[in-house]
Amino acid sequence: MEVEVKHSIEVNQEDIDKKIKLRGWVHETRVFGGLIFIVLRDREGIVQITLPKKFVEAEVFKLAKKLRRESVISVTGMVKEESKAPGGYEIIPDSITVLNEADAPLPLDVVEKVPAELDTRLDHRYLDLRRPRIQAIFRIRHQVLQSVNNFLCEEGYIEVNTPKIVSTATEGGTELFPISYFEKEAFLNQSPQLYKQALMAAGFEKVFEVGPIFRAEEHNTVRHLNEAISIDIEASFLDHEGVMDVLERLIKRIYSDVAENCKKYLNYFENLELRIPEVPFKRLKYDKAIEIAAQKGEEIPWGEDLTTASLKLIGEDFPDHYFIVDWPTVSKPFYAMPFEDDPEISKSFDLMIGGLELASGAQRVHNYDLLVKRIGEVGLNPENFGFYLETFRYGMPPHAGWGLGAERLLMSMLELKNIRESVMFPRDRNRLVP
Ligand code: AMO
Repeated sequence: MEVEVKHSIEVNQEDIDKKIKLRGWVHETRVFGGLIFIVLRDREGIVQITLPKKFVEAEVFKLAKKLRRESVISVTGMVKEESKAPGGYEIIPDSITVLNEADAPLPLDVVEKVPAELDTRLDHRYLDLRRPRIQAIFRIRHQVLQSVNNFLCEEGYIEVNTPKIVSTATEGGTELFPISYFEKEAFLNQSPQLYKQALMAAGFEKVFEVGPIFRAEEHNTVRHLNEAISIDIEASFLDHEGVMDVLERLIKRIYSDVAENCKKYLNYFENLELRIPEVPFKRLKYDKAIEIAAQKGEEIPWGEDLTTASLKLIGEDFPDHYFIVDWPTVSKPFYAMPFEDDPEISKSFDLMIGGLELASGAQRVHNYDLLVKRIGEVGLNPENFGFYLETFRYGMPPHAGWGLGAERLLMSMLELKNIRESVMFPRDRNRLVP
């Protein structure tokens, strides 16, 4: 009879006194004379393999004794109930096959008995990712992205992919990565901005994209990456308020889904209390925000972007999710729509949690002449925006949208101290490998 292949988590009452097969990594081994314990780790967790010398084949016992940690093995054996074993069951093996032996010593301790610096962990990230606590971050990340997809599809958005090799800047000319594209100058895209707007002219009405954005940020901080994943939407016939409503409901949905579906993974974050945010989120006007910062000793001249230091001070008064709204037009990109009755301020917003910016967005300028004027005002050349500008001449609906940083979201949700923790293979000022 074929032996059933199981994952650690699937072993249950019905398997008692039955033979099953498990495959995974040697997490730990403990040898006490006539008794060996192997902790086998697989995708779902750990299970104990117990070898009492008297009850297993001499060959199997001999092999178990020499097993090196992190080797990949396959074990076939009888399931027994054992209250002291993790999960409540143990396996008494009748065969163990080494599928691939690991070298020793390991460059990184997977059981986390020896603490390691983040840099060392990232250098050997495939081993770091084997740690159950680290795997939990990415299981939760998976749920976050699944919730994004489900929610936006339910709301009528269609998923799109826009090019990442482009000819112009969108978010200001200084943070671009130039690349060589045959005989032309090209860049890695900073944002799907121009393309998601073009898709409004194409008549899709509601689109979303989850994809990489590239920012040549010179500075090395705990909240910046050079390659990040942005969750972008664009929607026709909605204004800034309309897309803020979508954004806050999405955040609430993500938190609810994670709380409901990721209990097992959340247990790894001991002091974390995941609170599902209430909507609507608070709205804080830019003018009020700089007033709070000034009261706390950080003066921001009207019209300038809020500094990290000022956001930290403002965030002290707003620990939960909130929007900063009514930004000066000069502080936002050319595509943000100025208010008709007060063009000094724009219909743009940032979504914040405490002092951390999670997303920004706006209703967009959809008038061709105003757009050309705005591009010029921010010091860019309208001639470089040919394809984009054309979309505004032949039937561009009013529209709005936002971009939400996936890593910032995960980082804030799990209270990770460094954004690099939320990416499998982060790219920063110094890191291009692995
Ligand atoms: P913005 O430049 O504010 O807006 O980016 C949107 C969100 O993307 C995330 N983000 C980053 N995350 C990590 N490291 C970085 N270097 C980084 N840069 C950005 C942040 C940020 O809030 N086109 C507009 C969006 C729009 O208006 O639709 C844009 O790109 O969470």
